[in-house]
Amino acid sequence: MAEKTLFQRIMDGELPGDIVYEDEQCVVLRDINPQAPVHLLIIPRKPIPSLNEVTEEDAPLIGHLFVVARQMAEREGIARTGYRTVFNTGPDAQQSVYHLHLHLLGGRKFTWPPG
Ligand code: DGP
Repeated sequence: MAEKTLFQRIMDGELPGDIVYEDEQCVVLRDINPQAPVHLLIIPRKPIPSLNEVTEEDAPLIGHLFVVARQMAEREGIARTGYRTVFNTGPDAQQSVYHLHLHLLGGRKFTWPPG
């Protein structure tokens, strides 16, 4: 069997994690190294390594991650001021955990283009 990802181990309760929301399809954690006052990770239970492996079959799941991101933005009080949702994919984008996760960042002004 393939080795469990870090996020899989947190979801399975084998490692600690600040879980703020969960449902049948995903879990939401506070990032351990926050890059903004609000920095959440929306993680599908399905261990898809990255956006590169997403298929048409995953389309409803990916849509669900964004609906949850919107709900979390409202809950965290950043819906009106604004926020970013980011999938880092691969080495050039500095992806470090190969279990798909949507970053939700807010609570400060961001610059564009991103670094
Ligand atoms: P990325 O670089 O896009 O693969 O993002 C991985 C994120 O995961 C990064 O922002 C830091 C976060 N992270 C790494 N280890 C842990 C952990 O053990 N717990 C939590 N909550 N977040 C973690």
